[in-house]
Amino acid sequence: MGTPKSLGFVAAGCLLVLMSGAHAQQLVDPGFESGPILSEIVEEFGVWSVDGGTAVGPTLGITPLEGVKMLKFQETAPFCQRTDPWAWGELACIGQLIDLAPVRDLLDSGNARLVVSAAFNRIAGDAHTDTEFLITVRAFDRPTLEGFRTWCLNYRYWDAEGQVSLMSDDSPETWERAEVVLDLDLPWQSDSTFVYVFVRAKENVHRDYVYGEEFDGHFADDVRFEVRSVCPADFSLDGDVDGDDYDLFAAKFDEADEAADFNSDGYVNGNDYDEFADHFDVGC
Ligand SMILES: [Ca+2]
Ligand SMILES: [Ca+2]
Ligand SMILES: [Ca+2]
Ligand SMILES: [Ca+2]
Repeated sequence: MGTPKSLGFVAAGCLLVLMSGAHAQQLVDPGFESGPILSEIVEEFGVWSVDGGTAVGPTLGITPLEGVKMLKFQETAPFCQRTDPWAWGELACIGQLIDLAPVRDLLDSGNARLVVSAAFNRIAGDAHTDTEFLITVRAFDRPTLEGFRTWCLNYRYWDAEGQVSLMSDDSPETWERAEVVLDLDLPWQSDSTFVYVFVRAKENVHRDYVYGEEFDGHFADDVRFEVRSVCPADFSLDGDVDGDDYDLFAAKFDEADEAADFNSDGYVNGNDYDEFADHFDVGC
């Protein structure tokens, strides 16, 4: 306990990082299509929870970005305060715990990079309508989730944190994406065992005090969580670049598998091969 925390590199914007090696999508129900959104803190991977919310279809002139449902933020209490003492009554938090065991080798190499993004939207509203959304990702080094829920101090000590704030526009037509990039490259960060990914809405304009009526129409959808290697040619995600990466890429390329779309332009062709080869020559 008492491990230091640090703020990772944070970036916001609408562009996705173009070049990457293989990656793992480990969020469950990233588009709020099927699972529950609980109003409690759970000691379980893959469940949206904390302050609760509702999965809704098109409403208030806003259409889900992905699938047929989206998250509607509900209220700012009571649980977010336990993750952030200063958040009392101000932030609505919906979070999911993600196990990092599948990428242990990559973490141990010190070359792991987390890329987290989500799309947000809201109604136009009026002078009292809040405008701010956030994405927060925190990495913890606890061996298991046991006790994580009941011993609330555990939430306040993390090995690494990345956060970005998005000030939304007032057009219900547009979804805006915010993205956080967090490298787990310091020795104590390499010990991380799981991460907590939060999407949040903030009462940054006007504080309402009636729970359930704090947000006029604030939504999130299509949350993305990827573990990448900081080395683009590390196709096997083990933290270094060697013949295994080349063989894996070549096999996917021969199959025209979308995993070989190295430059993420939607096609698998010679450009992908050339760009992979360039990064392979550079190494890690
Ligand atoms: Ca959706
Ligand atoms: Ca908008
Ligand atoms: Ca590799
Ligand atoms: Ca391509």
